[in-house]
Amino acid sequence: MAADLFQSPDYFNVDDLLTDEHKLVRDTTRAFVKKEVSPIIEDFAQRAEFPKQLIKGLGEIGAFGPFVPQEYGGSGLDYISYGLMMQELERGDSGIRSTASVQGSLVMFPIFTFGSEAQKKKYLPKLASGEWMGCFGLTEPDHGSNPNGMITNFKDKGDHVILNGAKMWISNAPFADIAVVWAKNEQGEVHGLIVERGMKGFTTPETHNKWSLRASATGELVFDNVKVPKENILPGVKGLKGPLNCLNSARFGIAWGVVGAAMDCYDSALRYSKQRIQFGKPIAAFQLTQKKLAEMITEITKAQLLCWRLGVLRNEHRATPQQISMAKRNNVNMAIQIAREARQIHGAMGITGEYPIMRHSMNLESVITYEGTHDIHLLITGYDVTGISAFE
Ligand code: TGC
Ligand code: FAD
Repeated sequence: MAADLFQSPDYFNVDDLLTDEHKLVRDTTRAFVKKEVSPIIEDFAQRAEFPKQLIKGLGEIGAFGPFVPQEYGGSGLDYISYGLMMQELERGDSGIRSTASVQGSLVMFPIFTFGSEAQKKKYLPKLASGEWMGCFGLTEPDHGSNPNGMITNFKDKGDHVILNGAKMWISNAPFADIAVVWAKNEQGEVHGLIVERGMKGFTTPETHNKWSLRASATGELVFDNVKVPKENILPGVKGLKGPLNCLNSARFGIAWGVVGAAMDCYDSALRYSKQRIQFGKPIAAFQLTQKKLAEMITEITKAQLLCWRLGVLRNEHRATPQQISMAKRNNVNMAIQIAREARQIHGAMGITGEYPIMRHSMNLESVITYEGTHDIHLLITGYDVTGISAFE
């Protein structure tokens, strides 16, 4: 990939809404991405490999669970800081943001929110530093949008339980040290279990041949009579609201993250359009190109403001799951459209690895599906405004 010349657009001076701490967190993450991610990411994506060497640095800049208090190894930052970090990481690549989202929102968040004191002390500091990596198992081969139908289950055997079943499409699975797994007990209630690599009968085969999120490792979680100590069950929640609460945190991060991918596409298209000469003029001089660029920056600005307001609400514990759904859906769709338009502006060069466009575009096809599909989030909004569930 060509040198990273990214300059962040800020058409409505959103920076004025940020504190000095927010800007420091954002700028630190941005510098990390420029130095560590941009130079290598195209190569790793082309080879469909997760750049494991980034884990230590991600831990050092506090990208894993920044909202977790310092006593458990986190940074005790607010949700706007978390959002800005996700924005900057996804500016680099959705796969890198995915790794951080899963670790923070889907592994550390449930342990912090629903875990025992012993579980928090055992796992959180090592997860915050990146010494241990985690993954989150909710989706099954036959239960994606409808996780309540899950068949992964555990049976009580005194001081331990026996876990059986399989999870699919799990980010970080191939290298994770632990998995937060959602499974039903004999009464059909959903519980969270911390399954550790090395437990007999637990395997994590990698999923190959992805055209999207190629720099993120995806795999299955297979449980064949796995003996899990009862002390590994999260005591603080039962029912589907457990995993769905974690998704609120991760979907919030995605709503911010994809703004970064969209900014990168816009920034690259703007620069390219001023340099590329056709018919004796830069293509930026043509009205059709200007329409594309003007619409892109308008949509990015709207998405930034939506994120900022959502961040304020989440900091005040007032953001509803439905507001988070709306922001995730709107912003991912916005980013996909911008990636497509940016691809057009780059002409043939847009399909190459010289520019980040095609990689972002393909990545966003996963982002629009995971953490609740585009249509599921629409139905969540539909339910909220009508009071009638389309799922029943
Ligand atoms: P429903 O009957 O509506 O709700 C069951 C219980 O959960 C509560 N609830 C929530 N609680 C917290 N946050 C939310 N967002 C919640 N939504 C619902 C609800 O109040 C109820 O509580 P209670 O106390 O009455 O039991 O559930 P449903 O079965 O009708 O399903 C609703 C639906 C379809 C919206 C939900 O299942 C859904 O969101 N499906 C999408 C599945 C999904 O998003 N999967 C994501 C898997 S993880 C992933 O993709 C990681 S990608 C990682 C990366 O790489 O970044
Ligand atoms: P399905 O649920 O089969 O949906 C197929 C289509 O049907 C979609 O368009 C959907 O919108 C539509 N549909 C379904 N139900 C309805 C309805 N009621 N009304 C209208 N339309 C409907 N999961 C995890 O648990 N952990 C992870 O770490 C994780 N990482 C992922 C990483 C990647 C790269 C990908 C691609 C997925 C990941 N997932 C993960 C899984 C992801 O959450 C699911 O793919 C997603 O929830 C959708 O499930 P599905 O693929 O089974 O699609």
